[in-house]
Amino acid sequence: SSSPAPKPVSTVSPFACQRRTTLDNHNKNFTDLLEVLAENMELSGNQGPCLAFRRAASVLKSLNTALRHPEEMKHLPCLGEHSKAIIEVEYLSLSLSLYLSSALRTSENWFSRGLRTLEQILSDPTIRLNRMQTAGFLFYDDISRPVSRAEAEAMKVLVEDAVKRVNPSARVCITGGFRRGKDFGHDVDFIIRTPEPGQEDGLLPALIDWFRRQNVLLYADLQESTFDLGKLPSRRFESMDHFHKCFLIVKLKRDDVCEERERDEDGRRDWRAIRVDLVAPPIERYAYALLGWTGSTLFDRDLRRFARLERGKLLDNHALYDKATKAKENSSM
Ligand code: TTP
Ligand code: MN
Ligand code: MN
Ligand code: MN
Repeated sequence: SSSPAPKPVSTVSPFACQRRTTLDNHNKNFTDLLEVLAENMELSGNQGPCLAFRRAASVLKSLNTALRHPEEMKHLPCLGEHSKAIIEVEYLSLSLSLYLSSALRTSENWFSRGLRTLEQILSDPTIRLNRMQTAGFLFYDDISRPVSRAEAEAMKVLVEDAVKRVNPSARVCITGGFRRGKDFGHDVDFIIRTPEPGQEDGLLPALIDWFRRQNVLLYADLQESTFDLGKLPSRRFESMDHFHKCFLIVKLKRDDVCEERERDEDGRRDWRAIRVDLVAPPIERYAYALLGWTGSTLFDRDLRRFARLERGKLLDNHALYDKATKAKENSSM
């Protein structure tokens, strides 16, 4: 007997028991994301959204081809608004994977200007150091040394432990270069996910306080949220976001790092300083914040450009807006 012809997408049943069940998943990039979200929802007791994400993933798994365009979702059952938005963001990021690149670092900029030593940098009157850079110079040797993946993982344990004490239902995810698979970074970036709206308020000050009491905090620059739903999207196209965030320098104990290193570290202290960035977006903005904070900076910039020019959307770290709808809202004001 011959196998049945592949079903056109438009006849996908809303019932899982009526769909093909296969391990041959052509939409793993989307379904992985949806299932992580489903699991997070489950862990935080949100059964409704959890089921919705699982249903959406299940529908995508049943397709015998990869989704080629978000438009195709129109013909699929069981995809709620949230699932669709997430798939759309994932789609946009995938279609731009060629643009991955690192931005020029400030230090490289200084280097290209012929500044080779700390003394030269500090004595150059045209260079004004911000607070972070000033603090950075106190731990210059450490901060300028790349952070390894093993150190990033150890830092994650530290951050997770702190977050657990402040809010047991919160989850921590590494973002930035390490989320992109890099083996080294200049810092470690984390996004904190709180399951209920409003739980992000006060989280970072409490974390900073905890680090301080553990005697591992070397520097903290806290930026409270300037988030205002009513004002988004802003008229000017913005690349900065309005989330709660903080820029830290944290002590990492060498004994906490699971990696091989030279035995002889004569007279060196038993910790190193590491730059850590934390962001705590409200849950309804999490997907966009995660995308933005995963970077790279150039990738994000071109992602926004691509969204605007090729897809008629406005993308920022908070949401994805329809350009046309936005225009209508503005003109009615
Ligand atoms: P970085 O940590 O600066 O860069 P990186 O992790 O890609 O590279 P490195 O290994 O050198 O650390 O920034 C990570 C991402 O966070 C980057 O894409 C920009 C984004 N970001 C925001 O979206 N908003 C912000 O306010 C900040 C500070 C960063
Ligand atoms: Mn980083
Ligand atoms: Mn950086
Ligand atoms: Mn960073």
